Amino acid sequence: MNKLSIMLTASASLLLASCGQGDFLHADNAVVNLSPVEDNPSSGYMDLHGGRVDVELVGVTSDDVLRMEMHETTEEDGMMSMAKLKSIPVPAGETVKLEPGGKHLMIWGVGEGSKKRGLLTMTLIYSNDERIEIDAVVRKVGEPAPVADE
Ligand SMILES: [Cu+2]
Repeated sequence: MNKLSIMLTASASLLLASCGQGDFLHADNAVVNLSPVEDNPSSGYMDLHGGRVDVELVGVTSDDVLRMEMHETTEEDGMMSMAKLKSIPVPAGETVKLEPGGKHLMIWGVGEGSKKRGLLTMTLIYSNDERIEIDAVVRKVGEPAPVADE
């Protein structure tokens, strides 16, 4: 088995493990939409599922990006703006969506390796010290993508 298929198998079993179980902290449906413009940040989305206790997502890191921030897009009097978030509350048993027009990840400098692989591995760091590694599907321009961010 080559390296790629091992990684795909690993993420597939991770996906299976996260299906149909509602009482542990996990995340799924993670995607990264690469910015069509070089040097502009890409955006990241996912569903955060709460566990048995209230926690906060306090950071997201990846070995293969320059920088990653948690943001929230807000609309006030028809004006869209974006603010950096220090944390994202994930209440017990609830699902918090990072999605276009709302909370999202802003990602600078996605590595060529992850682009080629089509997956970006990132680590979610929670206030209870839990760290969860997930693979986000990397989408390039021209592929079916959700509504453009900001
Ligand atoms: Cu942003």
